[in-house]
Formats: sequence, C-alpha cells, structure tokens
Amino acid sequence: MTYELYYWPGVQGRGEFVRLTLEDAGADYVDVARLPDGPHGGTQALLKMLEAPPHGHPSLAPPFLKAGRDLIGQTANILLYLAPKLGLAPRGEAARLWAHQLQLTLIDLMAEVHDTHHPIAGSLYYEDQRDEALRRSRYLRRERLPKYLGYFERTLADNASGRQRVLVGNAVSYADLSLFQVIEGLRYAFPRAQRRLEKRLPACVALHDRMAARPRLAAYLASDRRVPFNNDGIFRHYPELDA
Ligand SMILES: N[C@@H](CCC(=O)N[C@@H](CS)C(=O)NCC(=O)O)C(=O)O
Repeated sequence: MTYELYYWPGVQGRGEFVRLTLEDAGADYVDVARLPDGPHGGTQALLKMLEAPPHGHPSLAPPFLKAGRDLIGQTANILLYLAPKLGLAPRGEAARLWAHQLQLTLIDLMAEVHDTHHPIAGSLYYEDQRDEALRRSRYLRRERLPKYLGYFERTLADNASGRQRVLVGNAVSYADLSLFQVIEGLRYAFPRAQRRLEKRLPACVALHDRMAARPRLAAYLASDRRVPFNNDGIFRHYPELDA
C-alpha cells in the first residue's frame, strides 16, 4: 500500500508529525502536494482532494491521509490509524489511548505556539498583530511552555517500564517522535527560552537525542524531504517574541 499524505508544501506544520512516523517506519508514501503540479500532484491535487474527494470523508483542513479507499483527517486521528500498522504504537487499547492523549496534548501545544505569532487571526499579517503577539508569547514562555514540557518530563520520569525511557510502555511510539518534533520546533522558534527551560528537562532532551539518532529518522532529517523550519510555518522565529 502506498500511503498518500496531503499537506501544504513548503512548511513542516502538523503534517510533519505524520511524516516522521511514515519515515521512521520506512513506509511507502507520497507527499502529494510536494509532487510537481499536475492532476496527481501539487497544491491543486491537494485542494481537489480537500474539496471534492472521490470517496471517503472530507477534511476541513490538511493534513489528511489517503490509504486505499480510506481518507483520514485530523493529525492525531491519522496517527491513531497509521501507527499500529507501522509498528509505532503500543499494544492494547489503554496504552493506545494514552499515546493518543499525549499526541492530542502536543497538538494543543502547537496551537498555542501558532497563536503567539497570530493571536488575533490567521488571516492577518503578523505585523498587524505584533503587540498582541508580544503579550501572548510572554505568557507562552513563562507559563505555558514550562507547564507543557514539565508534564512531558514527568511522564517520561514516571514511565519506568522500559530500559530506555519512552513516553508509553517500553518501546518507541509515534508519541516519542512527536515530542522530538515539538522540541525541535521550540528550539527554532524560542531558542533563548528553550535553552533555559531544557536545563530542567533532562529526560525530554535525552529522548529527543535518541529519536534524532534513529537511523531512518536521521537519514530523513538529513535529506531534502525534510523542509527546514521557516517563518511560514507554525514554529516561527521572531527574535522579539523570544526576548
Ligand atoms: N486539528 C487539526 C487542525 C488542522 C489545521 O489547522 N490545519 C492547518 C494547517 S496546519 C490548516 O490548513 N488550516 C486551515 C484552516 O483552518 O482554515 C489537526 O490537528 O489536523
């Protein structure tokens, strides 16, 4: 089965969570909107599948995944479906729901990060909401990031079931890959705040480094399939927001 991932080209965004799972598993997939423009590739193909899918349930927004005749939207939902098939989910319903819960929490954090540079509306320029962005990011740095990352640090510390600390059970799951991605994004967006915070996050940092060293993931990160972080994505670096 060749999976088809539909996500905006040029940014990592929420699609990157799905990409990391596909890449780490060595799955066969195409990143449709990054293909050359045409009936089966590029942004036009994405919009066509978004607005009028030939079968399956339509999504409000990317990312969504086409797997045969199934069309699955919502990042965490895609991973709930995909990761067990690729050997990157824990076994058993309770553990799967726990991984899903952690993924939803990471997606919540992403939304808060997005709202630091677009606190009023996604349709307005950053420059037109800069004052609100400055206020919002102060609270993210001081209150929200310590709360979220402290939670993941405790979750890792509390899970003593494996030799190597992972978020769920005793084997790497998509939740670990997603935490890696969020740490990468925060290092790009808020390098100063993140440097300070990471002094109190040894388990998160160790997990991040172990994920980065996984052979397939390392190969992906070094490849041109990994779009660099940039200021069109969700994690953006505006130095004034990291003051
Ligand atoms: N909760 C959804 C959010 C999807 C989402 O916000 N997608 C963004 C790109 S990362 C988008 O294209 N939004 C367009 C819109 O909301 O109008 C998920 O986790 O997949």
